[in-house]
Amino acid sequence: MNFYIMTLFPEMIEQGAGNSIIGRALARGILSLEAVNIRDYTKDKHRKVDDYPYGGGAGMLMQAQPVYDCWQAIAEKIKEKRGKEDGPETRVVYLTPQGKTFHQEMAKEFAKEEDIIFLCGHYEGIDERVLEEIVTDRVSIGDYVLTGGELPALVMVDAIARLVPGVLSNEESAGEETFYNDLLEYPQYSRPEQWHGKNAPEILLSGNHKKIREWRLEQSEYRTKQIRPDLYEKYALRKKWMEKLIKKNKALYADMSECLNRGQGELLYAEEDGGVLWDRKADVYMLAAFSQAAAEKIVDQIPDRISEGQFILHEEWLLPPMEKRFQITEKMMCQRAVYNRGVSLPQSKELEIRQLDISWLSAVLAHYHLGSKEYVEERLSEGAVFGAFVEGNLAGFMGEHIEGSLGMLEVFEEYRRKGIAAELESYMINRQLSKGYLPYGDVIVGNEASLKLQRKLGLKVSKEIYCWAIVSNVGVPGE
Ligand code: 6GU
Repeated sequence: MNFYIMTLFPEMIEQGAGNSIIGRALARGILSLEAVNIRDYTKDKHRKVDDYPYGGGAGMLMQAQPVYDCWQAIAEKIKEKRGKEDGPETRVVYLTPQGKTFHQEMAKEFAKEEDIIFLCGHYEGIDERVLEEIVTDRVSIGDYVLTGGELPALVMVDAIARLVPGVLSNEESAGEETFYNDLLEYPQYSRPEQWHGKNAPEILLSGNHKKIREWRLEQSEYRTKQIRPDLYEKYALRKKWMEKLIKKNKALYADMSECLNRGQGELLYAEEDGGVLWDRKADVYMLAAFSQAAAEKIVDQIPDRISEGQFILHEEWLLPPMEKRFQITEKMMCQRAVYNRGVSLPQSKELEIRQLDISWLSAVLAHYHLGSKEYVEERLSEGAVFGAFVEGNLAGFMGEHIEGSLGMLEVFEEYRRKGIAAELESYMINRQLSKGYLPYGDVIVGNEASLKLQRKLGLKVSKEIYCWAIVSNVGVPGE
C-alpha cells in the first residue's frame, strides 16, 4: 500500500513514520510513504502558500493553487505507476477537526485501497474551493483541536498500515476479530513474579488455559464496565442476545450467533420478539421473528434505504411481510447443518489439501455455479477456498462463504465416491474449530447427497427450514 502525504512539514511525517513496525514495513517494501511538500508547488515568488481569509477572522488560510498543483502531481504519478489499467480515483483524505471521527471500521475500509493521499491542513484551514475539487473524505481523530493535520495523518497511517497483510508478523497479529473485541484488554504481567511486594495473579502461573481465558474475560468485562460503559452496553446486549439464540435453537440461528462471535455482525434490533442482524462483511441481513405476530415489525427494522440485498429469513412467517415490501428475485430454502462436537475430525494423510490462490479461478468457476465470478474471485483472494489434490491434480474444492458458513463443495466427476468430499469437509471443519468457530453450513432442501455427508461427519441437521431471499434490481447474482 502506498501513502502520499501532502504537508508543509514533510520532516515531521518522515520522522514519525520511520521507526518501529511501520518503519520496518517501509524498509521491506510492503508499504511506501511519500511526504510531499505543498510549498514546492507554490507559484508565489516568495514561496508563500497562505493568505488572509475573505470576510476577515483570525489567522491565515492555505491557498488553493499550491494544494491543487501538489495533488495533481501526485495523482499523475499514481496514474503513471498504474499504467493502462485505469483504476478508481484515488481517495484524498483531508485531516480536519470538521471531519467524521476516525475509528477502527474506517481504518479497515481504507486498508483495502492500493493508494491513499492525505492532505494536512495548517493555519486556519484551506480554501474551500480546492477541497471541493479534490477531497473525497474529511476525517478528524477526535474532539480536540491540534495545530495541524500531520499528527492525525500519522495516526491514520499507523492504524491503517497495521491492517495491511504482512505488516505485522504472526506474533504481532491481532488474530481473528471476535465477539470480545468490544471489550478492553485484560491486565498483563511478566517477570518477576513479585515486584514492589505485589504478586502476579496466581492463576496466570497455573498453566490451566481454560481458567486463564475465563479470568481474562472476567477482567476485560470488569474493566470495560468501569471505564467504557458505552462499549460495555454494546457488548452486553450482544452477549445476552447471542445466549438467547443459542438457547432457542443453536442450529437454526448458528449463522447469527457466529456472525456476532466472529465480530462481523451489527445488531440493528434485538428484543424479546426477534431481531435483525446485519453482517457487515457479507452485507447480508439476518432476520429472526420469534412469533408470527412479530414478523411485520421485524421486517420493518431493515433500514428504509435498503432496496436490494440478501436476506436470511429464519421463520416462514417472515416471507409474507418481506414479499410485501420487496420484489424477491430468488428464494432458496435451506436446512442448517452444525458441527456441535467441538473435537477435530480425523484426516487421512494421503490426500493433499491446500489453499487455492487466484490462479485457480477458472478451475473453480468451471465447477461452481452458485456464485458470480466476482464472488469466487473474492473468496479465492481471501484465501477461503481449499482444494484436494490427487497425484498433483485438483480433484475438488470447498470454501468458506463471506458470512462464515462452509460451502462451495464440489468433487469432480472422475474423483467421486472416494471419500474426498468428507476429507475436504473434515479439513474445513477442523480449520474453523482451530479459530474458535462453530462450523456450520446451509444445505439446500432436497440435497440428499449433502445431507448424507453431513450426518456421516456427525453434523446435526435442523428440521426447521429457513429461506435465503435475494432481492436484486438488476437480476440474480451469478446469472
Ligand atoms: Cl484531523 N486536525 C486538527 N487540526 N485537529 C484535530 C484533528 C485533525 N483531529 C482532531 N483534532
